[in-house]
Amino acid sequence: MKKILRLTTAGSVDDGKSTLIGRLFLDERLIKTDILEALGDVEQNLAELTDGLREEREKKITIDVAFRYFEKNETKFIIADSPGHQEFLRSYLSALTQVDAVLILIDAAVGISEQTLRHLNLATFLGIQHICIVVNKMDLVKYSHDRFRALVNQIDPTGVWSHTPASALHGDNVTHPGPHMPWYNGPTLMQWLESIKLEEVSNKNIHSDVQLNLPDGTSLAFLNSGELQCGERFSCLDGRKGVINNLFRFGKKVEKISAPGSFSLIASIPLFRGDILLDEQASEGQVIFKLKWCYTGNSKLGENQLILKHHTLEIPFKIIGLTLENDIHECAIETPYSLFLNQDMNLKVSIIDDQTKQTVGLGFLSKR
Ligand SMILES: Nc1nc2c(ncn2[C@@H]2O[C@H](COP(=O)(O)OP(=O)(O)OP(=O)(O)O)[C@@H](O)[C@H]2O)c(=O)[nH]1
Ligand SMILES: [Mg+2]
Repeated sequence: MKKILRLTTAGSVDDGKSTLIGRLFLDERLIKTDILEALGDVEQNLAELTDGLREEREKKITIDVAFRYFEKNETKFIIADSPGHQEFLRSYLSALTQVDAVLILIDAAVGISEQTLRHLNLATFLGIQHICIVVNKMDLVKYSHDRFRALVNQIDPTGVWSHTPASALHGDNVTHPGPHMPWYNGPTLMQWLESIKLEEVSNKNIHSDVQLNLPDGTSLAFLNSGELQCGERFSCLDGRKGVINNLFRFGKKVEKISAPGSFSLIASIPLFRGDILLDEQASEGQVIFKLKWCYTGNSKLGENQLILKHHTLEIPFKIIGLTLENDIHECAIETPYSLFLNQDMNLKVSIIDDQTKQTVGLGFLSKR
Protein backbone atom coordinates (compact mmCIF):
# COMPACT_ATOMS: atom_id res chain seq x y z
CA MET A 1 0.00 0.00 0.00
CA LYS A 2 1.24 3.52 -0.78
CA LYS A 3 2.25 5.82 2.04
CA ILE A 4 0.08 8.94 2.36
CA LEU A 5 1.88 12.15 3.30
CA ARG A 6 -0.15 15.25 4.16
CA LEU A 7 1.56 18.60 4.23
CA THR A 8 0.84 22.29 4.25
CA THR A 9 2.68 25.46 3.37
CA ALA A 10 2.94 28.22 5.98
CA GLY A 11 4.48 31.65 6.42
CA SER A 12 3.65 35.28 5.95
CA VAL A 13 1.72 36.98 3.15
CA ASP A 14 3.49 36.88 -0.21
CA ASP A 15 6.37 34.66 0.91
CA GLY A 16 5.62 32.52 -2.14
CA LYS A 17 3.63 29.58 -0.71
CA SER A 18 1.23 29.22 -3.63
CA THR A 19 4.01 29.80 -6.16
CA LEU A 20 6.08 27.03 -4.52
CA ILE A 21 3.29 24.48 -4.90
CA GLY A 22 2.69 25.61 -8.48
CA ARG A 23 6.43 25.17 -9.15
CA LEU A 24 6.42 21.70 -7.62
CA PHE A 25 3.57 20.67 -9.92
CA LEU A 26 5.23 22.25 -12.95
CA ASP A 27 8.60 20.58 -12.38
CA GLU A 28 7.03 17.24 -11.55
CA ARG A 29 5.21 17.56 -14.92
CA LEU A 30 1.78 17.28 -13.37
CA ILE A 31 0.14 20.16 -15.22
CA LYS A 32 -1.81 19.49 -18.38
CA THR A 33 -0.85 21.36 -21.57
CA ASP A 34 -4.17 23.24 -21.90
CA ILE A 35 -3.84 24.59 -18.35
CA LEU A 36 -0.27 25.66 -19.07
CA GLU A 37 -1.46 27.48 -22.19
CA ALA A 38 -4.25 29.20 -20.23
CA LEU A 39 -1.73 30.44 -17.65
CA GLY A 40 0.18 32.52 -20.21
CA ASP A 41 3.40 33.62 -18.49
CA VAL A 42 3.68 30.43 -16.46
CA GLU A 43 6.39 31.51 -13.99
CA GLN A 44 4.65 34.74 -13.04
CA ASN A 45 1.30 32.98 -12.63
CA LEU A 46 2.32 29.81 -10.79
CA ALA A 47 0.26 30.80 -7.72
CA GLU A 48 -2.90 30.63 -9.85
CA LEU A 49 -2.57 26.85 -9.97
CA THR A 50 -3.64 26.70 -6.32
CA ASP A 51 -5.41 30.05 -5.88
CA GLY A 52 -8.65 28.72 -7.36
CA LEU A 53 -11.16 31.37 -6.23
CA ARG A 54 -11.76 34.35 -8.51
CA GLU A 55 -11.24 36.74 -5.57
CA GLU A 56 -7.93 35.02 -4.83
CA ARG A 57 -6.71 35.48 -8.39
CA GLU A 58 -7.88 39.11 -8.57
CA LYS A 59 -6.30 40.11 -5.28
CA LYS A 60 -3.32 37.74 -5.72
CA ILE A 61 -3.75 36.33 -2.21
CA THR A 62 -4.82 32.96 -0.83
CA ILE A 63 -8.06 33.02 1.18
CA ASP A 64 -9.19 29.44 1.53
CA VAL A 65 -7.11 26.30 2.02
CA ALA A 66 -6.73 24.56 -1.34
CA PHE A 67 -5.82 20.86 -1.41
CA ARG A 68 -3.82 19.38 -4.28
CA TYR A 69 -2.92 15.72 -4.78
CA PHE A 70 -0.25 13.78 -6.61
CA GLU A 71 1.63 10.49 -6.43
CA LYS A 72 5.31 9.80 -6.85
CA ASN A 73 7.00 6.43 -6.47
CA GLU A 74 5.73 4.96 -3.18
CA THR A 75 3.96 8.06 -1.82
CA LYS A 76 0.64 9.83 -2.29
CA PHE A 77 0.99 13.52 -1.44
CA ILE A 78 -1.87 15.69 -0.22
CA ILE A 79 -0.74 19.31 -0.18
CA ALA A 80 -2.70 22.11 1.48
CA ASP A 81 -1.89 25.65 0.38
CA SER A 82 -2.65 27.84 3.41
CA PRO A 83 -3.20 31.60 3.40
CA GLY A 84 -0.58 33.83 5.04
CA HIS A 85 -2.88 36.68 6.12
CA GLN A 86 -3.48 36.93 9.87
CA GLU A 87 -7.18 37.37 9.06
CA PHE A 88 -7.24 33.80 7.73
CA LEU A 89 -5.30 32.18 10.61
CA ARG A 90 -8.29 29.93 11.22
CA SER A 91 -7.85 28.34 7.77
CA TYR A 92 -4.19 27.66 8.54
CA LEU A 93 -5.10 26.07 11.89
CA SER A 94 -7.67 23.80 10.28
CA ALA A 95 -5.07 22.69 7.70
CA LEU A 96 -2.52 22.10 10.49
CA THR A 97 -4.78 19.64 12.29
CA GLN A 98 -4.65 17.35 9.26
CA VAL A 99 -0.99 17.26 8.27
CA ASP A 100 2.24 15.36 8.99
CA ALA A 101 4.63 17.96 7.58
CA VAL A 102 4.86 21.74 7.22
CA LEU A 103 6.93 23.89 4.88
CA ILE A 104 7.53 27.22 6.65
CA LEU A 105 8.45 29.82 4.05
CA ILE A 106 10.53 32.93 4.61
CA ASP A 107 11.03 35.66 2.02
CA ALA A 108 14.85 35.92 1.90
CA ALA A 109 14.70 39.64 1.09
CA VAL A 110 12.14 40.58 3.77
CA GLY A 111 13.30 38.31 6.59
CA ILE A 112 11.45 36.64 9.45
CA SER A 113 8.12 38.22 10.31
CA GLU A 114 5.90 37.86 13.35
CA GLN A 115 3.52 35.81 11.23
CA THR A 116 6.30 33.34 10.26
CA LEU A 117 7.07 32.78 13.95
CA ARG A 118 3.38 32.45 14.79
CA HIS A 119 2.93 29.77 12.10
CA LEU A 120 6.01 27.92 13.31
CA ASN A 121 4.90 28.07 16.96
CA LEU A 122 1.48 26.72 16.12
CA ALA A 123 2.95 23.85 14.09
CA THR A 124 5.17 22.82 17.02
CA PHE A 125 2.28 23.34 19.47
CA LEU A 126 0.26 20.79 17.50
CA GLY A 127 3.16 18.35 17.65
CA ILE A 128 4.00 18.27 13.94
CA GLN A 129 7.22 16.30 13.60
CA HIS A 130 8.40 17.19 10.11
CA ILE A 131 9.10 20.87 9.61
CA CYS A 132 11.25 22.38 6.86
CA ILE A 133 12.26 26.04 6.92
CA VAL A 134 12.28 27.13 3.28
CA VAL A 135 14.20 30.35 2.68
CA ASN A 136 12.48 31.37 -0.55
CA LYS A 137 13.15 34.13 -3.11
CA MET A 138 16.88 33.46 -2.89
CA ASP A 139 17.13 35.08 -6.35
CA LEU A 140 16.32 38.44 -4.69
CA VAL A 141 19.40 38.18 -2.43
CA LYS A 142 21.77 37.03 -5.18
CA TYR A 143 21.57 33.46 -3.85
CA SER A 144 23.71 34.57 -0.88
CA HIS A 145 24.91 31.77 1.38
CA ASP A 146 25.52 34.32 4.19
CA ARG A 147 21.94 35.59 4.03
CA PHE A 148 20.62 32.01 4.15
CA ARG A 149 22.84 31.16 7.13
CA ALA A 150 21.82 34.31 9.02
CA LEU A 151 18.10 33.64 8.58
CA VAL A 152 18.43 29.99 9.58
CA ASN A 153 20.45 30.93 12.69
CA GLN A 154 17.81 33.48 13.65
CA ILE A 155 14.81 31.18 13.33
CA ASP A 156 16.39 27.89 14.38
CA PRO A 157 19.54 28.59 16.44
CA THR A 158 19.74 25.05 17.81
CA GLY A 159 19.16 23.33 14.45
CA VAL A 160 16.00 21.42 15.24
CA TRP A 161 14.44 21.49 11.76
CA SER A 162 15.46 21.00 8.14
CA HIS A 163 16.41 24.08 6.09
CA THR A 164 16.41 24.61 2.33
CA PRO A 165 17.28 27.70 0.28
CA ALA A 166 14.97 27.98 -2.73
CA SER A 167 13.54 30.09 -5.47
CA ALA A 168 9.98 29.04 -6.19
CA LEU A 169 9.87 31.48 -9.08
CA HIS A 170 12.92 30.07 -10.88
CA GLY A 171 12.72 26.53 -9.54
CA ASP A 172 15.93 26.24 -7.51
CA ASN A 173 15.84 23.36 -5.01
CA VAL A 174 12.15 22.60 -5.49
CA THR A 175 12.38 19.46 -7.65
CA HIS A 176 15.78 20.20 -9.26
CA PRO A 177 18.83 21.71 -7.52
CA GLY A 178 19.34 24.40 -10.22
CA PRO A 179 22.66 26.09 -11.04
CA HIS A 180 22.68 29.06 -8.61
CA MET A 181 23.54 27.60 -5.21
CA PRO A 182 26.51 25.23 -5.55
CA TRP A 183 27.23 25.86 -1.83
CA TYR A 184 24.09 23.93 -0.87
CA ASN A 185 24.38 20.15 -1.02
CA GLY A 186 21.28 19.16 0.96
CA PRO A 187 18.12 17.65 -0.50
CA THR A 188 15.70 19.52 -2.76
CA LEU A 189 12.24 19.99 -1.24
CA MET A 190 10.89 17.07 -3.24
CA GLN A 191 13.72 14.84 -2.00
CA TRP A 192 13.06 15.98 1.58
CA LEU A 193 9.36 15.17 1.24
CA GLU A 194 10.09 11.74 -0.21
CA SER A 195 12.51 10.97 2.63
CA ILE A 196 9.95 11.54 5.40
CA LYS A 197 9.19 8.38 7.35
CA LEU A 198 5.87 8.41 9.14
CA GLU A 199 6.05 6.85 12.58
CA GLU A 200 3.67 4.14 13.59
CA VAL A 201 1.15 5.36 16.16
CA SER A 202 3.16 4.64 19.30
CA ASN A 203 0.55 5.59 21.88
CA LYS A 204 -0.73 2.40 23.48
CA ASN A 205 -3.68 4.10 25.19
CA ILE A 206 -7.07 3.42 23.71
CA HIS A 207 -8.82 6.44 22.27
CA SER A 208 -11.74 5.83 19.95
CA ASP A 209 -14.57 8.09 18.78
CA VAL A 210 -18.05 6.68 18.17
CA GLN A 211 -19.41 8.17 14.96
CA LEU A 212 -22.71 6.44 14.27
CA ASN A 213 -25.08 3.89 15.76
CA LEU A 214 -27.08 1.52 13.61
CA PRO A 215 -30.54 0.21 14.60
CA ASP A 216 -29.13 -3.33 15.07
CA GLY A 217 -26.91 -2.16 17.97
CA THR A 218 -23.69 -1.92 15.95
CA SER A 219 -21.66 1.27 16.37
CA LEU A 220 -19.31 2.72 13.78
CA ALA A 221 -16.18 4.25 15.27
CA PHE A 222 -12.65 5.43 14.57
CA LEU A 223 -9.66 4.18 16.56
CA ASN A 224 -7.20 7.07 17.01
CA SER A 225 -4.67 5.24 19.16
CA GLY A 226 -4.06 1.91 20.92
CA GLU A 227 -5.43 -1.56 20.20
CA LEU A 228 -8.85 -3.07 20.89
CA GLN A 229 -9.62 -6.76 21.44
CA CYS A 230 -12.83 -8.73 21.74
CA GLY A 231 -13.62 -9.21 25.42
CA GLU A 232 -11.70 -6.09 26.44
CA ARG A 233 -13.16 -3.67 28.97
CA PHE A 234 -13.30 0.06 28.30
CA SER A 235 -14.41 3.33 29.89
CA CYS A 236 -16.37 6.15 28.30
CA LEU A 237 -15.52 9.83 28.77
CA ASP A 238 -18.47 10.19 31.14
CA GLY A 239 -17.38 7.18 33.24
CA ARG A 240 -19.71 4.44 31.89
CA LYS A 241 -17.90 1.07 31.65
CA GLY A 242 -18.46 -1.68 29.11
CA VAL A 243 -17.01 -4.72 27.33
CA ILE A 244 -16.32 -5.18 23.60
CA ASN A 245 -18.45 -8.13 22.44
CA ASN A 246 -17.70 -8.08 18.71
CA LEU A 247 -15.31 -6.21 16.43
CA PHE A 248 -15.56 -5.81 12.65
CA ARG A 249 -13.23 -4.30 10.08
CA PHE A 250 -14.31 -3.91 6.43
CA GLY A 251 -17.45 -5.92 7.31
CA LYS A 252 -15.43 -8.95 8.53
CA LYS A 253 -15.38 -10.16 12.13
CA VAL A 254 -11.94 -9.75 13.70
CA GLU A 255 -10.45 -10.46 17.13
CA LYS A 256 -8.25 -7.41 17.39
CA ILE A 257 -7.71 -4.05 15.69
CA SER A 258 -4.89 -1.50 15.84
CA ALA A 259 -4.92 2.26 15.34
CA PRO A 260 -5.47 4.13 13.19
CA GLY A 261 -8.62 3.16 11.33
CA SER A 262 -12.38 2.85 11.11
CA PHE A 263 -14.15 -0.17 12.54
CA SER A 264 -17.49 -1.24 13.91
CA LEU A 265 -18.30 -2.89 17.21
CA ILE A 266 -21.01 -4.33 19.36
CA ALA A 267 -20.57 -3.45 23.02
CA SER A 268 -22.20 -4.69 26.22
CA ILE A 269 -23.65 -1.22 26.88
CA PRO A 270 -25.53 1.16 24.55
CA LEU A 271 -23.14 3.59 22.85
CA PHE A 272 -24.05 6.96 21.41
CA ARG A 273 -22.76 9.19 18.65
CA GLY A 274 -20.06 11.37 20.26
CA ASP A 275 -19.06 8.80 22.90
CA ILE A 276 -15.32 8.49 23.43
CA LEU A 277 -13.96 5.03 24.36
CA LEU A 278 -10.85 5.00 26.56
CA ASP A 279 -8.69 2.58 28.61
CA GLU A 280 -10.52 0.72 31.34
CA GLN A 281 -8.22 2.47 33.84
CA ALA A 282 -9.22 5.93 32.60
CA SER A 283 -9.84 7.89 35.71
CA GLU A 284 -12.06 10.71 36.76
CA GLY A 285 -10.88 14.28 36.51
CA GLN A 286 -12.58 16.70 38.79
CA VAL A 287 -14.46 19.51 37.15
CA ILE A 288 -11.26 21.56 36.77
CA PHE A 289 -9.12 20.73 33.73
CA LYS A 290 -6.13 22.25 32.01
CA LEU A 291 -6.57 23.70 28.53
CA LYS A 292 -3.68 24.75 26.29
CA TRP A 293 -5.03 26.52 23.27
CA CYS A 294 -4.79 29.19 20.63
CA TYR A 295 -7.65 31.73 20.49
CA THR A 296 -8.52 33.17 17.08
CA GLY A 297 -11.89 34.81 17.87
CA ASN A 298 -12.79 38.46 17.37
CA SER A 299 -14.79 39.06 20.54
CA LYS A 300 -13.08 39.71 23.87
CA LEU A 301 -12.23 36.48 25.70
CA GLY A 302 -14.76 35.80 28.43
CA GLU A 303 -17.49 37.87 26.77
CA ASN A 304 -19.28 34.92 25.20
CA GLN A 305 -19.88 31.38 26.43
CA LEU A 306 -17.28 29.03 24.95
CA ILE A 307 -17.75 25.36 24.15
CA LEU A 308 -15.22 22.52 23.89
CA LYS A 309 -15.86 20.34 20.87
CA HIS A 310 -14.40 16.95 20.04
CA HIS A 311 -16.16 15.40 17.02
CA THR A 312 -19.83 15.48 18.02
CA LEU A 313 -19.20 16.00 21.74
CA GLU A 314 -19.81 19.53 23.03
CA ILE A 315 -19.10 20.72 26.58
CA PRO A 316 -19.57 24.32 27.80
CA PHE A 317 -16.78 25.60 30.04
CA LYS A 318 -15.69 28.50 32.21
CA ILE A 319 -12.13 29.91 32.19
CA ILE A 320 -10.36 30.34 35.54
CA GLY A 321 -7.07 32.23 35.28
CA LEU A 322 -5.25 32.61 31.99
CA THR A 323 -1.65 32.98 30.83
CA LEU A 324 -0.56 33.80 27.31
CA GLU A 325 2.76 32.99 25.70
CA ASN A 326 3.51 33.06 21.97
CA ASP A 327 -0.19 33.01 21.03
CA ILE A 328 -0.79 29.92 23.20
CA HIS A 329 -3.08 30.34 26.19
CA GLU A 330 -2.81 28.07 29.15
CA CYS A 331 -5.68 28.12 31.60
CA ALA A 332 -7.66 26.10 34.06
CA ILE A 333 -11.25 25.55 32.99
CA GLU A 334 -14.33 24.38 34.80
CA THR A 335 -16.73 21.95 33.10
CA PRO A 336 -20.29 21.28 34.32
CA TYR A 337 -19.50 17.62 35.07
CA SER A 338 -16.47 15.36 35.65
CA LEU A 339 -14.82 13.68 32.71
CA PHE A 340 -12.78 10.46 32.55
CA LEU A 341 -9.47 10.74 30.68
CA ASN A 342 -6.57 8.35 30.11
CA GLN A 343 -3.41 8.96 32.08
CA ASP A 344 -1.42 11.82 30.47
CA MET A 345 -4.05 12.21 27.80
CA ASN A 346 -4.19 15.38 25.73
CA LEU A 347 -7.59 15.41 24.04
CA LYS A 348 -7.49 17.54 20.89
CA VAL A 349 -10.47 19.91 20.98
CA SER A 350 -11.75 22.85 19.00
CA ILE A 351 -13.32 25.79 20.80
CA ILE A 352 -16.65 27.21 19.61
CA ASP A 353 -18.13 30.60 20.50
CA ASP A 354 -21.70 29.75 21.52
CA GLN A 355 -23.09 33.13 20.39
CA THR A 356 -21.55 33.33 16.92
CA LYS A 357 -21.18 29.53 16.45
CA GLN A 358 -17.73 30.21 15.00
CA THR A 359 -14.67 28.09 15.71
CA VAL A 360 -12.44 30.42 17.72
CA GLY A 361 -9.61 28.18 18.79
CA LEU A 362 -7.87 24.87 18.92
CA GLY A 363 -6.15 23.16 21.81
CA PHE A 364 -5.57 20.21 24.12
CA LEU A 365 -7.56 19.27 27.20
CA SER A 366 -5.90 17.35 30.03
CA LYS A 367 -6.32 16.64 33.71
CA ARG A 368 -4.90 19.30 35.95
N1 LIG B 1 11.60 36.89 -6.99
C1 LIG B 1 10.82 35.92 -6.52
N2 LIG B 1 9.50 36.12 -6.42
C2 LIG B 1 8.74 35.10 -5.94
C3 LIG B 1 9.28 33.84 -5.56
N3 LIG B 1 8.27 33.05 -5.12
C4 LIG B 1 7.12 33.79 -5.22
N4 LIG B 1 7.40 35.02 -5.72
C5 LIG B 1 6.44 36.11 -6.01
O1 LIG B 1 5.89 36.57 -4.78
C6 LIG B 1 4.53 36.98 -4.96
C7 LIG B 1 3.63 36.27 -3.97
O2 LIG B 1 3.58 34.89 -4.25
P1 LIG B 1 2.41 33.92 -3.71
O3 LIG B 1 2.84 32.54 -4.10
O4 LIG B 1 1.08 34.37 -4.14
O5 LIG B 1 2.57 34.15 -2.16
P2 LIG B 1 1.74 33.44 -0.98
O6 LIG B 1 2.71 33.17 0.11
O7 LIG B 1 0.97 32.28 -1.51
O8 LIG B 1 0.74 34.63 -0.53
P3 LIG B 1 -0.62 34.46 0.36
O9 LIG B 1 -1.25 33.19 -0.03
O10 LIG B 1 -1.46 35.64 0.03
O11 LIG B 1 -0.19 34.48 1.80
C8 LIG B 1 4.20 36.64 -6.44
O12 LIG B 1 4.34 37.82 -7.20
C9 LIG B 1 5.27 35.63 -6.83
O13 LIG B 1 5.57 35.65 -8.21
C10 LIG B 1 10.71 33.66 -5.70
O14 LIG B 1 11.29 32.62 -5.41
N5 LIG B 1 11.40 34.74 -6.17
MG1 LIG C 1 -0.98 31.87 -1.42
